Amino acid sequence: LATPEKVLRTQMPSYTCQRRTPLNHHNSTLTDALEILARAAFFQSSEVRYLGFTRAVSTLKSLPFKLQSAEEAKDLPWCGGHCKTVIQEILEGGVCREVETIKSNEQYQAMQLLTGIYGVGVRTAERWYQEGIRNLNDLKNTESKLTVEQRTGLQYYKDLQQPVTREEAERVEQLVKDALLRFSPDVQITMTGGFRRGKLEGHDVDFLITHTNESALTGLLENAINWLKSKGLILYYHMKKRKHTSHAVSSLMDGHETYYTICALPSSSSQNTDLEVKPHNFVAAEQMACLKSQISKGWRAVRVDLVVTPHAEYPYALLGWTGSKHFERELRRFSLHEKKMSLNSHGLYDTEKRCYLPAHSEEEIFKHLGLTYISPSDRNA
Ligand code: TTP
Ligand code: MN
Ligand code: MN
Ligand code: MN
Repeated sequence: LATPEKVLRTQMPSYTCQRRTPLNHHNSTLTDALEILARAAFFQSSEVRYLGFTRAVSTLKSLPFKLQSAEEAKDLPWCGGHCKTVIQEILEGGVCREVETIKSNEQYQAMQLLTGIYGVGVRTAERWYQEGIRNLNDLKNTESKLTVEQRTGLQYYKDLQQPVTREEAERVEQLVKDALLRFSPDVQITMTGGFRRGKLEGHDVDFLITHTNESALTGLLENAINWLKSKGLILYYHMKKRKHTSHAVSSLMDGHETYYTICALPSSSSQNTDLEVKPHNFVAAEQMACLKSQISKGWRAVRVDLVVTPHAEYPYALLGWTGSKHFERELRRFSLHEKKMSLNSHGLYDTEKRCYLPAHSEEEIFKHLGLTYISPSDRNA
């Protein structure tokens, strides 16, 4: 007899973009463990294993109930083989030995710490590890080898490690809006990334900027950044001009930019009193020290990504910058393999009909792809 759970298990579609992945789900013990295996594979630059574990994680996040046995896992996409063994160990004994071994592994711990620095990727962290670098102090003694970005990452390490709350993200939004509206009153600014998916905190705040009149976008972000800089609100930034792609829906805007910044977010007035009134809350000692230092200096560093997009590409940019990263990866894989269409954050190209498919909304893009619309809060793959 097929229970409703069994039906759901056996009918779960294989691509992440074909199903809903809410923020809160029922299998975090399993996904926490598999995410560690995925990260370890990522640190070893083992793309295939990384993707395998990541797909299993995303399947379990979509499952609308708690998995009871490894036997049930065999019906689920991407949960066989190695993943099934891990699932079985955890469901039967509470822990997986392989995961525990990785967690206590010196190289894994160092890679975790070093790749946590802004501007440091796996390859750099790996090289540093081989050179004997294990912690931030080791790094400070070799400062000459660091790029400007990495030095900045190290300088604001504590602040950037501290998650950005939604309240802080909203205050960043206010700053960004103030700066942009000064130069263009009709500019549209949308918070994207994890916060658009309903996350309560994030590692940064992402914004997408557009205007119905494309020429109004020229130099706009640069002007806004310079204004913020003059107010001491920008600690660091680097800009990436968009490379020329054959994918341009809009011919005018080949140079639209992305600014990766670190902002100095002024403390809110309520923040002071909060700590004064309840100094004995459950914040860990170190985090408390970090908060206190921010209050005494009057600001905290926050990573902010700003992307400009021409209006015609806005739905594609919105879809592309809302994430999650795995959801995006799966959307592109689905487009190419199942629909022979090439998707990116500028447009959708039908390789058989040899044409671009314009869209006025995210819903329309899903329609082009023959997919049921998935709302941002269900893209937490
Ligand atoms: P992130 O800001 O890296 O991730 P996030 O917002 O989902 O999570 P967090 O709360 O930790 O910040 O990226 C957001 C989306 O932007 C992601 O789906 C991929 C997209 N993106 C690009 O398209 N190009 C880029 O260069 C980067 C960094 C992100
Ligand atoms: Mn983000
Ligand atoms: Mn980002
Ligand atoms: Mn574009």
